Amino acid sequence: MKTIIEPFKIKSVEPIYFTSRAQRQQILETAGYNPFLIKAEDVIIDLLTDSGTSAMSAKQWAGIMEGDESYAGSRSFFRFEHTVKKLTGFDFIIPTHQGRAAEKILFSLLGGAGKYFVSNTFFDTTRANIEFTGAEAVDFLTLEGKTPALVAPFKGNIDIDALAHFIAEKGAENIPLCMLTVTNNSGGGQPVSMQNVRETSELCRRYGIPLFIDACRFAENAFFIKKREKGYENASIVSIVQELFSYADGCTMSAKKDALVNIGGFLALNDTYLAQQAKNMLIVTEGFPTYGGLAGRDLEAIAQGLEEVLDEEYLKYRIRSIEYLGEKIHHAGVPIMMPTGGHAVYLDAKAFLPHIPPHQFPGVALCNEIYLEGGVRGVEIGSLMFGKYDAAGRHVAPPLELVRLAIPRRVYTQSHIDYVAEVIIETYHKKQYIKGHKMAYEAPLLRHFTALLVPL
Ligand code: P71
Repeated sequence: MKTIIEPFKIKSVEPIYFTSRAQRQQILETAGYNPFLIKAEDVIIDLLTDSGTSAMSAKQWAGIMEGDESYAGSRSFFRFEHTVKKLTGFDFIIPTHQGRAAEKILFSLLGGAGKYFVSNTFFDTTRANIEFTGAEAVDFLTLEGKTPALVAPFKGNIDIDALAHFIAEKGAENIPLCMLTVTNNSGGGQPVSMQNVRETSELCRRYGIPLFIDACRFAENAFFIKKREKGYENASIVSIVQELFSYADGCTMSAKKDALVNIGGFLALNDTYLAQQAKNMLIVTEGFPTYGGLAGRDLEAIAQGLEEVLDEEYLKYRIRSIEYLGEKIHHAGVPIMMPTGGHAVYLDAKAFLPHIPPHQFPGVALCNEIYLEGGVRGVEIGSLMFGKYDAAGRHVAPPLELVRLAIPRRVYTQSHIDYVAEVIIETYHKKQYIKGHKMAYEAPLLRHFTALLVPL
């Protein structure tokens, strides 16, 4: 059969509340034109994020009941630890309440003024945790990764030559860690090839720089390797995952993505001394090392989710559901990041709204128009999330202005996605009437969460 169906049935449902265009106009105004500040109940299809929004399986809910809530030595921790070790091969597995808590611990221990952390692309929380220590976060995305319309199999790859130059220029002693984000969230959910991971690992080992994986979407990345990289056609997803981690010295993970849970994360690593320090910090900030910032039941659900996410039928449906939305709107002429990535369709706001300059936040303007049109909420990944000011107070734009439509795992059906496509295409037809925004309030760090804006 040609039709790829959702490989699950639905046993528990939640209502969607509908709003009129006039109501949404009012809601946007109240939210300061920042989609993060809209109440979820006022959203019809919520594509703000795929993080923590997964539908759990019956087995995960059963795990919630089975969770061992002992303070120390909980059985659920050992199941969690066993599962993570089997996948990653790392020696020390440290649970945290979500990804950024793992980042906070890792970068507090390794960071500081004068240090450089390098990556294909750091996600915003990771970058913030690095900059908070006084260190610098530097991205080395390949040129093809920065070209939205170009179709290439591994647009998440790090530029090895540029990285090698940077290491030679700054000195390995000033670079405490290299991180590969798989898939590359800020760059379109694009995968990183096994070859790129291997070569990065070789380069880092030559200089004694530890390589860590930001593993949020490791299973989606593995599926792309299987489908697109020579030599992996017949490999199992689990063997691809294990090989990928074997090139690294550790990872941070937000379990809210590919572990199919609503909360959780971990730090995993091989270095005994660093692990000891990390556990000491964990006790101060998160909790005892056999629960971190989580309940026993959460650890149980993560362990179960990490097994389910490796199912190839699931991954096939998952990647196809993103591609399906991408195809529909691309055929209608809507400019998107090509090819579609693992967890989201990214609209190219620069090409969609060429009349709005970066300092007027084309991505935010597009997000708000899409919400107005059909109650669909996306997120801007562009000048609001990553823009900076130079010494003269001028706006410095990031390379891409994107609107991400992230698809929660196992939550929406094909007709929901058809509706989203219709809303996007309708918005595209009205593009010339869309106006830029200006900032009314911004916080010093991670300003996109709380910024207030006004349309021009
Ligand atoms: C996403 C998120 C969650 C988010 C964060 C900030 C703004 C909007 C939404 C979180 C990630 C991620 C990567 C690659 C680390 C984290 C932090 N992503 N690395 O995409 O994508 O994990 O949220 O569990 O702390 O919507 P955490």
